[in-house]
Amino acid sequence: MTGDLFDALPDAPGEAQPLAEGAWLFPALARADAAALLAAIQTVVDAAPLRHMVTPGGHTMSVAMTNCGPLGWVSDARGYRYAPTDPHTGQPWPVMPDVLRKLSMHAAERAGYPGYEPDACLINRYAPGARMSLHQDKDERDAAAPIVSLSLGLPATFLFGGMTRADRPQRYRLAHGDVVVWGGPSRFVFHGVAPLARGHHPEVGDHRYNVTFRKVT
Ligand code: MD3
Ligand code: FE
Repeated sequence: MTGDLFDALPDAPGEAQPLAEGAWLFPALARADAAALLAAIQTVVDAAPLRHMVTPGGHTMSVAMTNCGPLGWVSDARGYRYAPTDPHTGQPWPVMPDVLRKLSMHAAERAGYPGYEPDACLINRYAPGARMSLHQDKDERDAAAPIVSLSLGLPATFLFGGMTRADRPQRYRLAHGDVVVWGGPSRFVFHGVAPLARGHHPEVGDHRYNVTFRKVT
């Protein structure tokens, strides 16, 4: 059905695994819905193209990004912020597709956060070599709400550190269909993604997508 490499991975979702206090990994939770999730991502990308944002420090990010939902994460010379419109098109971000929003609500509920209603959804696309350096996500005003992340396509090494940048990060593999809910004390840890190894995923191609759902306001 799929390529040799990926036949070795479980097709059915496994047990939830605790990664840290408040953080739960749901292996392959989204794998059965991957085709619908990828189609939804493509509708967003068609309306709000992926782009390489510039950091306030003047570096162009290696990860290509877009957003859907009421608010979108943007970075430029003025800083990081959530904005209701896409600076590229001047239009509101595309509506968050139901299949994406419902997946995030389901995963949050299973992790012990019922009633999750994300108002921002950031779509990251990694090409081989793309990475994300250690950072904290702290531009969201609602610190009680978790961040939910969905990984699709090529696997990545996720770096999960501590409360300071100096804490040596643990490494986790995030694969196609994996969903992680980061809440409680895990919400503000430093984290990042190691440079993506090249490869080919039978459903997604030569990229990794990561979709994060956030409750900003
Ligand atoms: C842990 N994205 O978009 S997703 C990001 O794979 C981001 O693209 C990574 O970090 C990616 O900000 C990691 C998992 C993730 C997202 C947010 C977190 C883990 C987190 C916030 C707090 C703690
Ligand atoms: Fe992050």
